[in-house]
Amino acid sequence: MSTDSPRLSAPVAGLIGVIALVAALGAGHLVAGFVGASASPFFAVGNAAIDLTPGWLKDFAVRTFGTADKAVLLTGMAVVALALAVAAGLASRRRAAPGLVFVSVVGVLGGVAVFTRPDLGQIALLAPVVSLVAGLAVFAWLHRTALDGQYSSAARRSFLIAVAGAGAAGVAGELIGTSKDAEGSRAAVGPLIPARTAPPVPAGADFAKFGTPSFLTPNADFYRIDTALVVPQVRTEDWSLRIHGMVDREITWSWSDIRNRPLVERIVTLCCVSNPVGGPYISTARFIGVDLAELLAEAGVAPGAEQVFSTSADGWTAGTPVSAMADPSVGAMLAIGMNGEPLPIEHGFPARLVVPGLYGYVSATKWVTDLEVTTWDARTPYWLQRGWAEQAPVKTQSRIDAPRGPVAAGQVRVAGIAWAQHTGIDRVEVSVDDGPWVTAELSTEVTVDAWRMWWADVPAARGSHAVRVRATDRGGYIQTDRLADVVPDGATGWHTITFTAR
Ligand SMILES: Nc1nc2c(c(=O)[nH]1)N[C@H]1C(S)=C(S)[C@@H](COP(=O)(O)O)O[C@H]1N2
Ligand SMILES: [Mo]
Repeated sequence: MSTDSPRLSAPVAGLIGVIALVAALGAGHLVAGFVGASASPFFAVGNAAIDLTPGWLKDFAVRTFGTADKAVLLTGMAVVALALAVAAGLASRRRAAPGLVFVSVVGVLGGVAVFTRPDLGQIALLAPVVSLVAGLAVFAWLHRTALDGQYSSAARRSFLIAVAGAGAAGVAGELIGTSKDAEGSRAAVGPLIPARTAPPVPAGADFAKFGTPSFLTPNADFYRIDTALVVPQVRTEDWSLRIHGMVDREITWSWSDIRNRPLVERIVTLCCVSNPVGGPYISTARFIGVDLAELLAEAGVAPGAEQVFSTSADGWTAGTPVSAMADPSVGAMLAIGMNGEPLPIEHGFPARLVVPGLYGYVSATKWVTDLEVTTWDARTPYWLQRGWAEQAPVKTQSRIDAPRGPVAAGQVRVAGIAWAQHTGIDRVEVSVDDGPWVTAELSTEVTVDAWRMWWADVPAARGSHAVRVRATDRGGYIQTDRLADVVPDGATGWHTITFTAR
């Protein structure tokens, strides 16, 4: 190797790698503003990573980071991408080739990620292609000017131009993307007045004063679980719901078709199969929408149909037993409203499914656009491909919410929630330090499809105590103490907490 060929200093070389990466991502983000936010190469790679992540790792991520798992993923990706960009720059101190290879590999990865997104058309490939071209051009250009005189004013000027251009492209893409978003469409929906309203929530429906959640969960606090790194932006004017497959008549409903039907309102507790014993992924709302049983009856379900395979605007899928969705007594809904408002965008605007009694992954498709009536053999939904169960009714469970910190010794008030959808809660009992079961007071029942609150006073001398809870439903089932993991069909076991009395 000749020692007199020009060579970039390490910081300059590393910086070129980073600027080229930022330019590539900025340019791709700009194009994504036009062709669809999830085509932005960075997010496309993130989404692909989510779909490719093995189930155990995804469970770990949800358990460890909760709903922040997406922020953790994006941060991790950014750190890795920056490190690789610096490394590529450092490998290119004499010749630009290693850096150009790096940019190409990143570009092709982005292209594959966009290509395999189920919610993007071929036009979306423009985003990674422009990314690739911008990354190559910026890398080559900065490398050349820097080699010509790395501390010259010409080199400095080209660095500044590249950084400013990349930043402006990214910001413009963000502005264009959000100007097409669904928020305006949501604001234009207007009041949703149900023809049949849910009963008002009685005063005794929660024990929030003792530390339970409020009976209805405000929309902003409602738990959120989905695979969408970029929340799908679907406007009512672009939305429709098609039903097809094993039906007598294929039907496509527009937004106004649904909006102008008589609306029903139901109070339903939604809960996630990934909720560990004592976990937070459970919430309750008044959902407004139309009866899925009526929509299915209009289409006419053919004999032999087993599942309703639903697909969202971002390509996620769920399979719900026809028996649950077509039975009017279950109360399955195509929901368009939540707690008196149009659905929040992250909860599925303009429309989602809600099926009381089933975990969300087999029933609660957000941003739903397609219902295929079919068999279990013909179609395998998203989470079933990853080892979760086909049948997933919500299990009878209970949780302790209070006490949270140290309490005064004596009679201690323990409070929490319990749920047994469709069946209803018959009894909740608590036990301190393996002592006898004490029956708790129950809140006023609103519907068997919603959670119930409970409280009990238990004696506690000074020191540390363990308290556990178990629910019995009206089917006579006493919650099992057998510990089961969330995979494949929901956790079991008694929630136990410890507290200190002093
Ligand atoms: N499109 C789409 N819908 C989805 C999901 C998803 O990943 N994508 N996740 C499901 C799961 S696992 C649950 S528990 C519920 C959660 O609904 P929420 O976020 O409104 O609480 O949505 C369901 N609907
Ligand atoms: Mo879930």
